[in-house]
Formats: sequence, C-alpha cells, structure tokens
Amino acid sequence: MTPTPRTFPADFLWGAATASYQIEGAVDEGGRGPSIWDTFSHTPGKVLHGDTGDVAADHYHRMAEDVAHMKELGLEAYRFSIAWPRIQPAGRGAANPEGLDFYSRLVDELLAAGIRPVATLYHWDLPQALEDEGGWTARSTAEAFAGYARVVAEALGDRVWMWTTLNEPWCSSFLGYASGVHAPGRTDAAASLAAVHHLNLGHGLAVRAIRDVLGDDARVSVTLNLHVTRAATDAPEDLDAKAQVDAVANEVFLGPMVDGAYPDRVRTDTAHLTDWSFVQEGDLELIRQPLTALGVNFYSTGRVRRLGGDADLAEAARADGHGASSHSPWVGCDRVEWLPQPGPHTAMGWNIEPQGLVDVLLELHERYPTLPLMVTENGAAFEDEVTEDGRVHDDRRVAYVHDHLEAVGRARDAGADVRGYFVWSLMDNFEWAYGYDRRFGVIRVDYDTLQRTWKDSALWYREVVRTRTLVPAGEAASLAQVGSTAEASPQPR
Ligand code: IFM
Repeated sequence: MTPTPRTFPADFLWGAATASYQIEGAVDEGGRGPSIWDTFSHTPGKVLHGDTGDVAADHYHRMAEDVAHMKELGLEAYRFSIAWPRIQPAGRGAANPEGLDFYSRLVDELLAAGIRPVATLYHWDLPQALEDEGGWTARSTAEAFAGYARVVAEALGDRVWMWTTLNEPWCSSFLGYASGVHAPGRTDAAASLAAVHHLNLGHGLAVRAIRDVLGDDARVSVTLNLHVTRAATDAPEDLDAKAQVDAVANEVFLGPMVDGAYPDRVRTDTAHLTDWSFVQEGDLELIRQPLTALGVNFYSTGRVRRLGGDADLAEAARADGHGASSHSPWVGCDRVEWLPQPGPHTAMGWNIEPQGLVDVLLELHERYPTLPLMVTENGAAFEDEVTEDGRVHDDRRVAYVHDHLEAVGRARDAGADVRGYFVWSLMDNFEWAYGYDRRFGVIRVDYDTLQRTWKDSALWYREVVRTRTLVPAGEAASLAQVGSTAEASPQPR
C-alpha cells in the first residue's frame, strides 16, 4: 500500500540557506576589508587545491539573478549571512555605506519576490583586523560584535524578518582555534575555550543591541550545530564518553545561552587547560537572552567509546581524524575515541542517519517546550555528474532531503515545535577547507562560467514547497523528472 504523502501546515516555512564568504566573491570590492577566511584560504596548504573565496559563486554581482532563482523555486524564506568586513572593514567604527547598500538591495529584492529575509550576522568571516587583536579569544571582539549588530539592525531592521546572531559557534571556536582546520587556523585548546565564551558573550550582547534598536519584539535566534552522538555500548564508561562529548559540543553553548550556566562537566574536564577566568561576573546574565527560535543545523551523527589504557590512546592517536590527536577539536576529551559510523555516507564522509534529526529535535523540545525550533541547515554533498543532457540527476540528494524532511515531520508528530526548514544549500559554493571540491547546492554552479543550473533536487524541492507535501521517497525521482520535462533548467523570470 502506498503510504499517505506527508503534508506540512500552511505556516511551516520553506527556505534555503547560504553564507557570505561561501558565495559572494568580490572580496576586494565595495570597500570590504579582509577577513580571516581570506587570509586562511590564501595560506598554502590550508584549503584543498588552494581554492579561495575570491570569486566563489560571484553572488555579489549576480544577486538579482540569484533572488530570481529563489522566487522561481517558490522559497518563502532565504537565510543568508552578512559579511562583517563589508560593513566594518576593520571590525569596528563607522559603517561602510557600500557594504550596507549591498545587503539593503538584497533585502529589498527578496521582499519584492515575496521571500522573508533571515539574516545571520556571523558565519565565520571575522574581520582580519580583529583577529590581529586576538580574535574570539579576546573579550573586545564580543564587544565589537555588538557594535556591528547595532549598525546592521539600524540599517536593515525595518525589513529583515529574523536575525540570527551566530552560525555554528562550535566550528568558529573548536575548528578555528583548537584543531586549526578552519580560519584562523590556531591550534591552542585553551584559546578555543576563551573563544567559546566570547562567542557566547557576543551572542548575548548582539541580541541586546538588536532589541535595543528594534524593540523587544524583534525576532532573534542563534543557530547551533548540535552534535548527535551515540555511545558505542551501554557500558557506563561509554555512556560517560558520550556525556563528555555532549558537554563540550552542545552544552557549552546551550547551557549559557538558554539555561544561563556553563556545564560543570566542561569546567572540570578542561581545568588543566584554563581556569575559565575569562568568564566575568554578570556575563552569564548577558549571554542568556530570550530567543524567538533556536536554529538547528543537522547533517549526520557520531559514535564514541571510552578509551581505556595507554595502548588504546596510542592507537587512537595513530588513527586519522578526531580521536586523541594532538590537535583535536574535542577539547578535554582525551580518552574518547570516535568510531566509524556505518554508511551510507555523503561525499563529506558523513553518515546518513535521519533518525538523528528526530532525536535532536525531540530532545530540544522536551528540554525547552516553549522554544520554537527551525532546521536552519540540512543537506548533502555528493559527487554530482553533469549528464549529456546538461542535467544533474542528483537522486541521492533528493533522497537525503526527503528523508530528513520526513524526520522533521515525525518530530513534529511527536510534538516538537519545528517551524521551518532551510535546505543547505541554495547553490554550490566554497565548502571551507574542502574548497569547491564538495557540492551541496540544489542549484549547480559551473565555476568556469558561473552559470547556474537547476539540479533535479531543485526541481523536486520546488514541488515540495509548492504542494507543501512530501511525496514518498520512491516517487521523488519521477517527480523531479516531471519538473524536468516541463523545463530543463528554469531560467528566472
Ligand atoms: O557549508 C557548511 C556551512 O557553512 C555551515 N554548516 C555546514 C555546511 C556544510 O559543511
């Protein structure tokens, strides 16, 4: 028997997401200052194939065309990020009118297309000048962030539908300052904990600045990439390894932002690295601010076990990836081993487990029953192929998004207040340390011509958005086919 297609309610928000450094290009234009990602990507050996965001998807010059694609897709909301160095080239001081003007035009274009602008203030492109003063390890960066938030709220607050302070501060702190695989590329575990706190503080100060300018009704959120980690067994030591990871990956942000406290566990586990004296009196009150919604980014799950003796530790150190390597992002988790997850996997090597999304949404709902949730990123990189007909038949991406939307539906059925879904990503883009090698877009970008081509996933997503209905997985490919016969690669009207 064919299962009944799942229909989402009229107020469920359908969107797509991108980020400034990943799509804009034009790094030397419009008065933009350098960011830490310009420096990092231009440092040999940091990004695969030496790719940089200099041109990216050239969105800076093709913004109107890209919004037309969004309109054609039927998007109801677009989640983009604002490049801080376009607004304040050195991270503080007077606003750069050309920078503000770019985002003002983007917001106007979105509104004219009937699309709600969801603006993220920080998606990792810190002005280099601030990094030169210590970056997120310095309290002054959190203060500068609030100043930047104020400037942007004053300029765009009359038109932006929802604000997001930070995107995935776990990446900014632990990948940026502990493992060093992201900008600014530092490998100092203690510094990463100071960065955690100053990102949290920056969030709180920015929320206050936005509400100071726009009033208490301003919609403000934060987006976290909460890690869904399983214990390898039910043995107490493995459960404890999972709890340790949960604390440093999730609680270290949720705790102060929503509950008003850091987990004791993190402080204890990292006591050999820092005394946490960067947490000043009153900070926790500043950080905990009312949120309109919590953004959840979800891609995959992890599995851990507790390492036993020294032989175990040595083995883990030899293993590639997380484990107990000297520059692990898992600060304070020296006796935790990350186990390979069963497939299937995406081109990122990430396992596909939609149940993880159900679990995280339900856990958040149980914990914070009155806090609305939004899936602000979800999607997959695959080795897309352009076939002779010029098309990209990305059935695996269709299946991935389908199954995760089904997961959202199941979480909603069980009571989770999930208000919307943003596919990552609207278009192929600069995938950080992987450069242009990994493609997440539902729209393909040809990096030679910069031409945009709808993949089958875009055609399929358009149908889902139009009908608010998730057709069963088996029918997804044929639905994309229906769209494709009508229009091979719709051109924006
Ligand atoms: O591309 C990134 C995005 O910038 C943040 N979330 C995860 C995506 C895929 O790695």
